Amino acid sequence: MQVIELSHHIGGELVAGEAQLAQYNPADATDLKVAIPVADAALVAKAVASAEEAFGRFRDQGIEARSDALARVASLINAQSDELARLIARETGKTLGDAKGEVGRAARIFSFFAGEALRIVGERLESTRNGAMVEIEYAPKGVIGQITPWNFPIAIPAWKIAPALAFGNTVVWKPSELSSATGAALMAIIAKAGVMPGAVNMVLGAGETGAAICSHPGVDALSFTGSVATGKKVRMAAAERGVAVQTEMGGVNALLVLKDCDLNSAVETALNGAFLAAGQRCTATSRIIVEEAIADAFVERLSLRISEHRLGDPLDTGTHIGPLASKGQKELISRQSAAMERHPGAQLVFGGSAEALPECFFAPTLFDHAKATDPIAQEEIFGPVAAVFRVADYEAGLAMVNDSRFGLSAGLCTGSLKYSEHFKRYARAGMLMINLPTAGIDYHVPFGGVGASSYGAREQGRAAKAFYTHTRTTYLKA
Ligand code: UN1
Repeated sequence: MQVIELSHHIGGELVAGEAQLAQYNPADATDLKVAIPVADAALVAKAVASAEEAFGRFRDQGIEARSDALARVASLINAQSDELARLIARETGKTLGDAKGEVGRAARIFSFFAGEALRIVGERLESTRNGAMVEIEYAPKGVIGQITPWNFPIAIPAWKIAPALAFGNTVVWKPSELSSATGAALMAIIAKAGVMPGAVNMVLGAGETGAAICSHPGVDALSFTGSVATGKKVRMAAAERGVAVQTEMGGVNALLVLKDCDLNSAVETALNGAFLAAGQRCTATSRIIVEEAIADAFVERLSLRISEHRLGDPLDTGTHIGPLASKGQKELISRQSAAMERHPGAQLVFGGSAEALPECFFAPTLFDHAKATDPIAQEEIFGPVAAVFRVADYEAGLAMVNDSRFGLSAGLCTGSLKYSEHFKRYARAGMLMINLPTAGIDYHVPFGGVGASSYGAREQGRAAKAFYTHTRTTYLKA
């Protein structure tokens, strides 16, 4: 078994610590163990001090130096793409193909923000007082605390770290304890690319380390992606100290399939959204809402297509679906699926918790005839579990899409302009997908939801500027 011993990364130095947490290859625990030290509040304070100390100097390096550094990170990610993808597959169970795609996306995000660093456009207006001028500038906020999840172990850190640096901020970052080796690999690339030491500091650990970042008075803004429960704690900590916060959390995303759709492509859309990446995407489809007239044919075809998908070793290129990320996730998803299986009404058509699979594998699981009162209608299941809800028509389907406290991504499969226009207007979600899966988003446009899914300014694309800068208004008279 390979053992990777990790260290924190503060002010350009590796800081060792006693390993207190471990992550194993979820497809084969005998293959890889990642040994993780845990940063306590004192070590987090050192990381914040390093980021504070680097802040002014980093900003004053200027936009071209920042842009060049981000571009170098992008090329190094590309140069190491095979080895990064293998590490992601072994550490988190993501299939090699998905992992490669994610690594490429992370590189593109760094390239995108290398460009954005050169385009921090301000405004200059005449003052209402004759002879005076007003300038509006977008200045860095300072030290940004970032907490990232394991399901996109390099792309989500990329879409938080790259804009933070592009706009001149410095960072204290904690990757998930389930993807810390990937985090450390990205950190090594950031250092090798010559990003100023102290501009990005990585502390490892779990909830307490995250809490120490959130409550540290030197942190000027908090960006979090993860669970609903932790997101709330991050917001409370930010409110307590009065700093900016953005939290990206879950979804119980719905795909509404109308009878006028192209059935085969709607099935592929549902399959991709619900089961690829083992359903471990906050944008994954868990509610597939189908017009009754085509529901039998849809469920039959979807079941067939699921059966054609191979569950297996993420490193094997023939594998479509890998394991869940950890034993803990498997227990959670099994419990949630079992609750659905026991629930009167909904029928299990595929998979389920009774299938005893090795390691962290969980079978793709599909229910039919689910009702609005079933657990899966309201609670996020972060795994390959989805349910078909049958509805009489578009109106009933739209009402069901909107019957959720979440609102991240909502999809519609239809051939009708009338329904897609109506859906765009009335579906309650931050991201709408017409004839596309609810999951799988672009990096150059805003990302985020409404309701319990997201809080604060949007991430990604040009929208990232709103979170990573503050607006400064200067009055000038010669
Ligand atoms: C995607 O659907 O491509 O944690 C990205 C997540 C989201 C990212 C989804 N923040 O799953």
